[in-house]
Amino acid sequence: MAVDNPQVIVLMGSKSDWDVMQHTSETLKRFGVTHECRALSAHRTPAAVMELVSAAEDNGTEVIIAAAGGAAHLAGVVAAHTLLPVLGVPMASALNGLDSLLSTVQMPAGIPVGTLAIGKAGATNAALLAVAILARKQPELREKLQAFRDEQTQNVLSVTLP
Ligand code: RP5
Repeated sequence: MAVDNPQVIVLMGSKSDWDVMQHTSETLKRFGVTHECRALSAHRTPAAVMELVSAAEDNGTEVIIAAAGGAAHLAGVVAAHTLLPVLGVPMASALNGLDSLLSTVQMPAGIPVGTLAIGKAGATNAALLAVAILARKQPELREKLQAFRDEQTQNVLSVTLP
């Protein structure tokens, strides 16, 4: 979804993260949240990351989601350049994502990154958490979130096992 003033920016360290991070985009789409997905790296394109993130708040963005794997510094670097809430998603890696999780979650006091689970669950939940943040000021989004939760509950309750 390419829009001028996205409510959410979804960054990922590499195009190779898209298979997982498409679940973030799909979830945001489900709620009608405008967002922009970009592959930018804290290590390979640091200036472009800083430029995009520094302008995000003035452009109307309210939440930034940042996914990376391995030496996963992207979310931390993003958080260092903005006052917006930053949600980090650790990608699976050669070390099963444990390296990504630790390098995303272990931020020094003063620069928080709200870190989600490794992989698809984290990618989906980052979008849902972004929706929950936006829903504080958008009652219609809160209603959609309630409907999502109700449907999810019903789906679990309706399961029959052999
Ligand atoms: C990280 O390195 C990316 O976020 C990705 O998860 C990982 C591998 O990137 P590629 O080598 O596939 O571009 O920066």
